[in-house]
Amino acid sequence: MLMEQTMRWYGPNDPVSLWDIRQAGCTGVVTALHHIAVGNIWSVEEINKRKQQVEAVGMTWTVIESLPVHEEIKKQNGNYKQYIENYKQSLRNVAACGLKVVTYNFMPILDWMRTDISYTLPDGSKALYFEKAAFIAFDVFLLKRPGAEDDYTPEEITKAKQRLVTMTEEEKQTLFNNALLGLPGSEERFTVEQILAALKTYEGIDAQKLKQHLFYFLQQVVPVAEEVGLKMAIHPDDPPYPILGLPRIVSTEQDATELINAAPSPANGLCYCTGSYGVRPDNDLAGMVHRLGDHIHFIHLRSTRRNEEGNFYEADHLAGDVDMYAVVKEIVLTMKRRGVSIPMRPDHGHQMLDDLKKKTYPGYSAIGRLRGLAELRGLELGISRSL
Ligand code: DNO
Repeated sequence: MLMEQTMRWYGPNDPVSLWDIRQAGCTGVVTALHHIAVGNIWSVEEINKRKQQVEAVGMTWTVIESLPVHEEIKKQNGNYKQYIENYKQSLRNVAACGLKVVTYNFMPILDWMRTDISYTLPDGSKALYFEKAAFIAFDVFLLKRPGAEDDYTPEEITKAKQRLVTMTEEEKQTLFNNALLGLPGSEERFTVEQILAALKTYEGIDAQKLKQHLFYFLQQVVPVAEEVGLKMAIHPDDPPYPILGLPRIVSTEQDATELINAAPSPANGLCYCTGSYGVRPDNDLAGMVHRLGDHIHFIHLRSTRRNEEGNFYEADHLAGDVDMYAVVKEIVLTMKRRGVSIPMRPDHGHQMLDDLKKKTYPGYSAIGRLRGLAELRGLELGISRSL
């Protein structure tokens, strides 16, 4: 039994077509209704429309990524109770349309964050990059977030200052644009005023409180997911530590275990993203699959290469710091034990070859992901045949 191979598709506006995805060897598609505002109910009609688009190309809509969680649920203010009810209704609707896995995350305000979305590697391809000194320079000197200096050591601030003076005005603008990129699948960015105002709304919400809010949300929605036969899969924080003073609470094995235990159910599970968890050297990636395998409902395979400064770039899928052989081996063993095929997608890919001339969603060009998928597919087949 092999993992079900999928790729993310951002919908009809995605420059990578469904046919491209099929030709990459995928049988499944991972997509979301990005045009529905966060918090609103996904209607059966809209879900079916998307489903039919995918099926018309001979694939299935395997995983929803993401059914986003409204900020008021994360903060437990305003209309959060109504938004939880809406979420439950969306779950019922997606289940009624035959979908099985729902990915979401609980990162406050922002989703993934990089300082550079076109970092040139020695072979000329481009990758996503997180550079700590640039990020701190952005936070402390460009965004001027109140209290930002207190989050860093004096050495880090000195390095950030040194980094700032090397930046041209254009580079500063690019850094702003990259760091304030809106939710995946949207072209929108936060303005400085918007992000500072949004950050202020998290005052008083520390990691412990945010965890309570996540657990409450799970206790509300997981029983509904279980009842309608859905699996929930929470995506970890990326990067897996607090940023801009915001707590991040799905970064380690301990976090994952706690959230599973907060609402015990086969429906309460993980989107296991090796690229996100793998940025922390203290996460034992293969061991996590071994121990948490029963709760993994969706897999993102990606590798990063970090250095001692805390910078990391997205490496080739079989290179970088993730021991992909060990991870995939554990996945193969887990699927065998559980008797299920878990859907996976190659997460991100380098912008390379013809894609260097095209505009695609950062990390989601076709050829780099095709390369990643092809390598991972071969790795898995080899492991599975040799066991
Ligand atoms: C990045 C993605 C994440 C992920 C969400 C899930 O490329 O892996 O944006 O889709 O965090 O909710």
